[in-house]
Amino acid sequence: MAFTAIRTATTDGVMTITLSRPDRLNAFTSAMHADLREALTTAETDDAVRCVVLTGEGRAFSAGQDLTEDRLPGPDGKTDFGARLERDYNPLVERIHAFPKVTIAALNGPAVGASANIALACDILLAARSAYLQEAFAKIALVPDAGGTWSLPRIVGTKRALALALTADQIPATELLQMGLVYKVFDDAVFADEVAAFARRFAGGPSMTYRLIKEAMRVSEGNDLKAQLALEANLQRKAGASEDAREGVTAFREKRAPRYKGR
Ligand code: T3D
Repeated sequence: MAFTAIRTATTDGVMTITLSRPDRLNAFTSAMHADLREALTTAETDDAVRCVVLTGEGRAFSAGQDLTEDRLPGPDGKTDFGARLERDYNPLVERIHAFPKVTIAALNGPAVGASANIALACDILLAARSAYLQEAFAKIALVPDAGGTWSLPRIVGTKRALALALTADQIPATELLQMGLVYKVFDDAVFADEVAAFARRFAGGPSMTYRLIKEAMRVSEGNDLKAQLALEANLQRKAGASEDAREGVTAFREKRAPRYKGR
Protein backbone atom coordinates (compact mmCIF):
# COMPACT_ATOMS: atom_id res chain seq x y z
CA MET A 1 0.00 0.00 0.00
CA ALA A 2 1.37 3.41 -0.99
CA PHE A 3 0.72 5.58 2.03
CA THR A 4 2.06 9.12 2.26
CA ALA A 5 1.33 10.06 5.87
CA ILE A 6 1.41 6.78 7.80
CA ARG A 7 3.35 3.53 7.82
CA THR A 8 1.96 0.11 8.61
CA ALA A 9 3.63 -3.15 9.59
CA THR A 10 2.07 -6.42 10.66
CA THR A 11 4.03 -8.78 12.92
CA ASP A 12 2.75 -11.74 14.93
CA GLY A 13 -0.91 -10.76 14.35
CA VAL A 14 -0.41 -7.12 15.41
CA MET A 15 -0.79 -4.34 12.85
CA THR A 16 1.10 -1.23 13.92
CA ILE A 17 -0.10 1.97 12.28
CA THR A 18 2.50 4.71 12.68
CA LEU A 19 1.48 8.33 12.07
CA SER A 20 4.39 9.49 9.99
CA ARG A 21 4.92 13.23 9.55
CA PRO A 22 7.61 13.60 12.23
CA ASP A 23 8.77 17.08 11.12
CA ARG A 24 5.18 18.33 11.84
CA LEU A 25 4.86 16.21 15.01
CA ASN A 26 2.57 13.88 13.02
CA ALA A 27 -0.15 16.52 12.70
CA PHE A 28 -3.26 15.25 10.94
CA THR A 29 -3.95 16.16 7.31
CA SER A 30 -6.61 15.04 4.83
CA ALA A 31 -4.01 12.67 3.35
CA MET A 32 -3.38 11.12 6.78
CA HIS A 33 -7.12 10.57 7.24
CA ALA A 34 -7.34 8.90 3.81
CA ASP A 35 -4.38 6.65 4.66
CA LEU A 36 -5.91 5.75 8.01
CA ARG A 37 -9.24 4.82 6.42
CA GLU A 38 -7.46 2.41 4.08
CA ALA A 39 -5.24 0.93 6.80
CA LEU A 40 -8.19 0.37 9.13
CA THR A 41 -10.12 -1.39 6.36
CA THR A 42 -7.19 -3.76 5.88
CA ALA A 43 -6.88 -4.28 9.62
CA GLU A 44 -10.59 -5.03 9.88
CA THR A 45 -10.84 -7.44 6.96
CA ASP A 46 -7.51 -9.29 7.23
CA ASP A 47 -8.00 -12.30 9.51
CA ALA A 48 -4.26 -12.36 10.18
CA VAL A 49 -4.62 -9.04 12.05
CA ARG A 50 -5.91 -9.60 15.60
CA CYS A 51 -4.84 -6.33 17.26
CA VAL A 52 -4.10 -2.79 16.04
CA VAL A 53 -1.55 -0.42 17.61
CA LEU A 54 -1.70 3.28 16.73
CA THR A 55 1.49 5.23 17.44
CA GLY A 56 3.60 8.11 16.15
CA GLU A 57 6.99 8.43 14.48
CA GLY A 58 9.70 10.52 16.12
CA ARG A 59 9.17 12.47 19.33
CA ALA A 60 5.37 12.89 19.23
CA PHE A 61 2.27 10.77 19.03
CA SER A 62 0.56 13.61 17.18
CA ALA A 63 -0.01 17.36 17.52
CA GLY A 64 -3.62 17.18 16.33
CA GLN A 65 -4.98 18.83 13.23
CA ASP A 66 -2.32 20.38 10.99
CA LEU A 67 -3.03 24.04 11.61
CA THR A 68 -1.43 25.05 8.31
CA GLU A 69 -3.82 22.99 6.19
CA ASP A 70 -6.60 24.91 4.42
CA ARG A 71 -9.97 24.70 6.13
CA LEU A 72 -12.88 23.18 4.24
CA PRO A 73 -15.76 25.30 3.00
CA GLY A 74 -19.32 24.83 4.25
CA PRO A 75 -22.43 24.74 2.03
CA ASP A 76 -22.31 28.53 1.69
CA GLY A 77 -18.73 28.37 0.39
CA LYS A 78 -17.33 30.05 3.50
CA THR A 79 -14.72 28.51 5.83
CA ASP A 80 -16.48 25.98 8.06
CA PHE A 81 -14.56 24.54 11.04
CA GLY A 82 -17.19 21.82 11.43
CA ALA A 83 -16.80 20.49 7.89
CA ARG A 84 -13.53 18.64 8.46
CA LEU A 85 -14.88 17.12 11.63
CA GLU A 86 -17.95 15.81 9.84
CA ARG A 87 -15.97 14.52 6.87
CA ASP A 88 -12.86 13.08 8.57
CA TYR A 89 -12.68 13.09 12.37
CA ASN A 90 -16.18 12.03 13.37
CA PRO A 91 -16.26 8.92 11.15
CA LEU A 92 -12.73 8.02 12.30
CA VAL A 93 -13.61 8.26 16.00
CA GLU A 94 -16.84 6.28 15.54
CA ARG A 95 -14.98 3.66 13.58
CA ILE A 96 -12.23 3.21 16.15
CA HIS A 97 -14.78 3.16 18.97
CA ALA A 98 -16.71 0.33 17.29
CA PHE A 99 -13.68 -1.45 15.83
CA PRO A 100 -14.13 -5.24 16.03
CA LYS A 101 -10.53 -5.94 17.06
CA VAL A 102 -8.51 -4.77 20.06
CA THR A 103 -7.07 -1.28 19.52
CA ILE A 104 -4.16 0.18 21.48
CA ALA A 105 -2.98 3.79 21.39
CA ALA A 106 0.73 3.82 22.15
CA LEU A 107 1.60 7.38 23.19
CA ASN A 108 5.31 7.56 22.39
CA GLY A 109 5.20 11.33 22.98
CA PRO A 110 2.75 14.26 23.13
CA ALA A 111 -0.86 13.55 22.14
CA VAL A 112 -2.41 16.94 21.52
CA GLY A 113 -5.80 18.25 20.39
CA ALA A 114 -7.83 15.94 18.19
CA SER A 115 -5.09 13.29 18.41
CA ALA A 116 -5.53 13.00 22.16
CA ASN A 117 -9.19 12.26 21.61
CA ILE A 118 -8.54 9.81 18.78
CA ALA A 119 -6.24 7.98 21.22
CA LEU A 120 -9.04 7.98 23.78
CA ALA A 121 -11.29 6.22 21.25
CA CYS A 122 -8.91 3.24 21.37
CA ASP A 123 -9.52 0.41 23.85
CA ILE A 124 -6.30 0.74 25.82
CA LEU A 125 -3.81 3.60 26.09
CA LEU A 126 -0.14 2.98 26.90
CA ALA A 127 2.26 5.87 27.42
CA ALA A 128 5.98 6.48 27.39
CA ARG A 129 7.10 8.23 30.59
CA SER A 130 7.94 11.42 28.65
CA ALA A 131 4.55 11.55 26.90
CA TYR A 132 1.82 14.01 27.75
CA LEU A 133 -1.76 14.59 26.71
CA GLN A 134 -3.09 18.07 26.03
CA GLU A 135 -6.63 19.14 25.26
CA ALA A 136 -5.00 22.11 23.57
CA PHE A 137 -8.12 23.45 21.86
CA ALA A 138 -8.90 26.38 24.19
CA LYS A 139 -5.38 27.72 23.63
CA ILE A 140 -6.42 28.47 20.05
CA ALA A 141 -9.99 29.40 21.05
CA LEU A 142 -11.56 26.14 19.84
CA VAL A 143 -13.68 23.56 21.67
CA PRO A 144 -12.52 19.96 22.18
CA ASP A 145 -13.57 17.77 19.28
CA ALA A 146 -12.98 14.23 17.96
CA GLY A 147 -15.13 12.91 20.81
CA GLY A 148 -13.25 14.52 23.71
CA THR A 149 -16.35 16.02 25.32
CA TRP A 150 -17.93 12.54 25.23
CA SER A 151 -15.04 10.35 26.34
CA LEU A 152 -13.30 12.58 28.91
CA PRO A 153 -16.23 13.07 31.34
CA ARG A 154 -16.90 9.33 31.17
CA ILE A 155 -13.32 8.47 32.07
CA VAL A 156 -12.29 11.18 34.53
CA GLY A 157 -15.62 12.77 35.55
CA THR A 158 -17.13 16.06 34.46
CA LYS A 159 -15.14 18.35 36.75
CA ARG A 160 -11.76 16.96 35.81
CA ALA A 161 -12.76 16.88 32.12
CA LEU A 162 -13.71 20.54 32.37
CA ALA A 163 -10.38 21.39 34.01
CA LEU A 164 -8.47 19.54 31.28
CA ALA A 165 -10.40 21.34 28.54
CA LEU A 166 -10.48 24.82 30.07
CA THR A 167 -6.83 24.93 31.18
CA ALA A 168 -5.48 23.14 28.08
CA ASP A 169 -2.68 21.98 30.40
CA GLN A 170 -0.12 19.39 29.33
CA ILE A 171 -0.80 16.38 31.57
CA PRO A 172 2.27 14.16 32.10
CA ALA A 173 2.07 10.40 31.69
CA THR A 174 2.23 9.63 35.41
CA GLU A 175 -0.81 11.85 36.05
CA LEU A 176 -2.63 10.30 33.10
CA LEU A 177 -2.10 6.97 34.81
CA GLN A 178 -3.54 8.26 38.10
CA MET A 179 -6.57 9.66 36.27
CA GLY A 180 -7.24 6.36 34.49
CA LEU A 181 -6.67 7.84 31.04
CA VAL A 182 -3.78 5.49 30.35
CA TYR A 183 -3.45 1.88 31.49
CA LYS A 184 0.33 1.60 31.81
CA VAL A 185 3.39 3.85 31.60
CA PHE A 186 6.72 2.45 30.44
CA ASP A 187 10.17 4.04 30.43
CA ASP A 188 11.00 5.59 27.06
CA ALA A 189 13.97 3.28 26.46
CA VAL A 190 11.81 0.15 26.61
CA PHE A 191 8.51 1.61 25.38
CA ALA A 192 8.47 0.06 21.89
CA ASP A 193 9.38 -3.40 23.22
CA GLU A 194 6.81 -3.22 26.02
CA VAL A 195 4.07 -2.12 23.60
CA ALA A 196 4.93 -4.97 21.23
CA ALA A 197 4.83 -7.54 24.04
CA PHE A 198 1.58 -6.09 25.42
CA ALA A 199 -0.12 -6.18 22.00
CA ARG A 200 1.09 -9.69 21.17
CA ARG A 201 -0.97 -11.21 23.95
CA PHE A 202 -4.16 -10.06 22.22
CA ALA A 203 -2.98 -11.50 18.92
CA GLY A 204 -2.85 -14.92 20.57
CA GLY A 205 -6.12 -14.45 22.46
CA PRO A 206 -9.78 -15.33 21.82
CA SER A 207 -10.51 -12.54 19.34
CA MET A 208 -14.22 -13.29 18.95
CA THR A 209 -14.63 -13.01 22.70
CA TYR A 210 -12.71 -9.72 22.70
CA ARG A 211 -15.20 -8.40 20.14
CA LEU A 212 -18.09 -9.37 22.41
CA ILE A 213 -16.41 -7.79 25.47
CA LYS A 214 -15.95 -4.59 23.51
CA GLU A 215 -19.58 -4.63 22.41
CA ALA A 216 -20.75 -5.07 26.02
CA MET A 217 -18.70 -2.12 27.25
CA ARG A 218 -19.65 0.11 24.34
CA VAL A 219 -23.38 -0.53 24.59
CA SER A 220 -23.34 -0.13 28.39
CA GLU A 221 -22.92 3.64 27.90
CA GLY A 222 -26.62 3.87 27.04
CA ASN A 223 -28.06 0.92 28.99
CA ASP A 224 -29.65 0.58 32.42
CA LEU A 225 -28.65 -2.42 34.59
CA LYS A 226 -31.56 -4.61 33.48
CA ALA A 227 -30.80 -4.12 29.79
CA GLN A 228 -27.09 -4.68 30.39
CA LEU A 229 -27.70 -7.91 32.32
CA ALA A 230 -29.85 -9.19 29.45
CA LEU A 231 -27.14 -8.24 26.96
CA GLU A 232 -24.49 -10.04 29.02
CA ALA A 233 -26.57 -13.22 29.00
CA ASN A 234 -26.87 -13.05 25.21
CA LEU A 235 -23.21 -12.31 24.67
CA GLN A 236 -22.22 -15.11 27.07
CA ARG A 237 -24.41 -17.46 25.07
CA LYS A 238 -22.41 -16.54 21.95
CA ALA A 239 -19.01 -16.67 23.71
CA GLY A 240 -19.83 -19.95 25.44
CA ALA A 241 -20.78 -21.59 22.14
CA SER A 242 -17.45 -20.67 20.55
CA GLU A 243 -14.67 -23.10 19.72
CA ASP A 244 -12.34 -20.89 21.77
CA ALA A 245 -14.44 -21.25 24.93
CA ARG A 246 -14.30 -25.04 24.59
CA GLU A 247 -10.55 -24.81 24.04
CA GLY A 248 -10.15 -22.50 27.08
CA VAL A 249 -11.82 -24.97 29.42
CA THR A 250 -10.06 -27.98 27.86
CA ALA A 251 -6.68 -26.27 28.19
CA PHE A 252 -7.42 -25.42 31.83
CA ARG A 253 -8.26 -29.05 32.59
CA GLU A 254 -5.20 -30.30 30.71
CA LYS A 255 -3.00 -27.73 32.48
CA ARG A 256 -1.62 -26.27 29.24
CA ALA A 257 -1.76 -22.93 27.42
CA PRO A 258 -4.89 -22.52 25.26
CA ARG A 259 -4.57 -22.37 21.49
CA TYR A 260 -7.22 -19.89 20.38
CA LYS A 261 -8.44 -19.60 16.81
CA GLY A 262 -10.75 -16.60 17.10
CA ARG A 263 -13.98 -18.53 16.54
O1 T3D B 1 -9.69 22.45 11.17
C1 T3D B 1 -9.40 22.81 12.34
O2 T3D B 1 -8.37 23.43 12.59
C2 T3D B 1 -10.28 22.41 13.47
C3 T3D B 1 -9.84 21.12 14.05
C4 T3D B 1 -9.14 21.13 15.21
C5 T3D B 1 -8.62 19.86 15.81
C6 T3D B 1 -7.38 20.08 16.62
O3 T3D B 1 -6.62 19.16 16.74
S1 T3D B 1 -7.13 21.61 17.32
C7 T3D B 1 -5.54 21.43 18.10
C8 T3D B 1 -4.45 21.58 17.09
N1 T3D B 1 -3.14 21.39 17.68
C9 T3D B 1 -2.54 22.33 18.43
O4 T3D B 1 -3.07 23.38 18.73
C10 T3D B 1 -1.13 22.01 18.86
C11 T3D B 1 -0.14 22.93 18.15
N2 T3D B 1 1.21 22.57 18.52
C12 T3D B 1 1.75 22.92 19.72
O5 T3D B 1 1.15 23.57 20.55
C13 T3D B 1 3.17 22.51 19.96
O6 T3D B 1 3.77 22.20 18.71
C14 T3D B 1 3.28 21.25 20.88
C15 T3D B 1 2.86 21.66 22.29
C16 T3D B 1 2.41 20.09 20.37
C17 T3D B 1 4.75 20.76 20.91
O7 T3D B 1 5.60 21.86 21.19
P1 T3D B 1 7.18 21.69 20.93
O8 T3D B 1 7.81 22.94 21.44
O9 T3D B 1 7.64 20.39 21.49
O10 T3D B 1 7.34 21.56 19.35
P2 T3D B 1 7.21 22.73 18.26
O11 T3D B 1 8.54 23.35 18.03
O12 T3D B 1 6.10 23.64 18.60
O13 T3D B 1 6.75 21.89 16.95
C18 T3D B 1 7.70 21.26 16.10
C19 T3D B 1 7.28 21.57 14.67
O14 T3D B 1 5.99 20.98 14.44
C20 T3D B 1 7.12 23.08 14.45
O15 T3D B 1 7.49 23.36 13.13
P3 T3D B 1 8.91 24.12 12.81
O16 T3D B 1 8.91 25.39 13.62
O17 T3D B 1 9.97 23.16 13.26
O18 T3D B 1 8.89 24.35 11.33
C21 T3D B 1 5.63 23.27 14.59
O19 T3D B 1 5.14 24.39 13.89
C22 T3D B 1 5.09 21.99 13.98
N3 T3D B 1 3.74 21.71 14.49
C23 T3D B 1 3.41 21.39 15.75
N4 T3D B 1 2.11 21.22 15.85
C24 T3D B 1 1.59 21.45 14.63
C25 T3D B 1 2.63 21.77 13.74
N5 T3D B 1 2.42 22.05 12.47
C26 T3D B 1 1.14 22.05 12.02
N6 T3D B 1 0.09 21.75 12.82
C27 T3D B 1 0.27 21.44 14.12
N7 T3D B 1 -0.80 21.10 14.87
